[in-house]
Amino acid sequence: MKTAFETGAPESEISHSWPEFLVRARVLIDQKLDQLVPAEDAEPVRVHQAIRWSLLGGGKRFRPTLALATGETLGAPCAQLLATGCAFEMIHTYSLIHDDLPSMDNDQMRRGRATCHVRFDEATAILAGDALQAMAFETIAADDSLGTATRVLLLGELARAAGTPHGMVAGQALDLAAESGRVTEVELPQIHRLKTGALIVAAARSGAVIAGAVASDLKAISEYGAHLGLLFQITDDLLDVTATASDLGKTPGKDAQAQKATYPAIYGVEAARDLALQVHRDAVSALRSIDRPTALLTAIADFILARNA
Ligand code: GRG
Repeated sequence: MKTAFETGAPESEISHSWPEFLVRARVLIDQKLDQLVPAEDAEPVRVHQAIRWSLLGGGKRFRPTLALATGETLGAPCAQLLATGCAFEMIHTYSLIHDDLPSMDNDQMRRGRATCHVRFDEATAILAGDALQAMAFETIAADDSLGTATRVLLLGELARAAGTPHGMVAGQALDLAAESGRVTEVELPQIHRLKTGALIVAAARSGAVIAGAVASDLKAISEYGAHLGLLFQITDDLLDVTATASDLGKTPGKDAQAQKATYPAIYGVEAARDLALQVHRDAVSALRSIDRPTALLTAIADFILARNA
């Protein structure tokens, strides 16, 4: 039987319990991703195998879960949120594949398994990333559960957040350039706002766009998303110092090794933890003006603050 979440039943029938939401969101996202990408035996087989290796092999599914949570909070049915959420996961996975390449971070392990270029080869990994990026836009463009105007808005949100000068590509370029020099306390949040934050903000906003949110709610969700993106980055930096490879599914200590500017490197671990607590409070405060239950969104902020992977 379909859950209320799947069928888009009235909000009163939908549990806003976070653990339950997290589990069912994960199942629905994984099923939808599996449907959206070509089968392993479809030509060109090697690229499709590489896509499935990287996309379906783990990961927290944070960005699609966030899109589902903001959408559900503001009254959108799950059936209208899933494809867009998956598009964000496709862009995110493409960025991880490309970030792991020898020309960028040169990583061997991701999501608890060999990185795409190690398992396949560099050319295949580049193509898999390129294809995932195109597939993300195709997924939204083809989502007939949404009106044309909504699709155009979502495509704009995703393109702006993924590209340059306002999105992830710009942030990655600034981050790579900064590796050879000192990054100031002013530059660090700007880099992360673009590299990590932009996609997280856009995922949060997209759920709200699908729900047809009023301008004040969209603004609140944007502010919440911006704080959440920063919180995500600070905890990511802290985990690089404190977590193990088996917790993370990737190699820890890489930031220090590359002498990267991170929150613990600039402020120290204790001050970075305090900053995370402050940013968490800011994220929760941003939700105050929304005249609906926002427990799910508070729970996401709690989850990011306490995460160990
Ligand atoms: C190649 C254009 C381009 C951009 C790369 C993703 C990225 C930008 C860099 C990865 C480096 C990094 C560790 C960034 C910090 C935040 C981040 C994106 C962490 C990984 O995301 P998670 O924790 O990963 O959501 P999972 O595997 O759980 O999906």
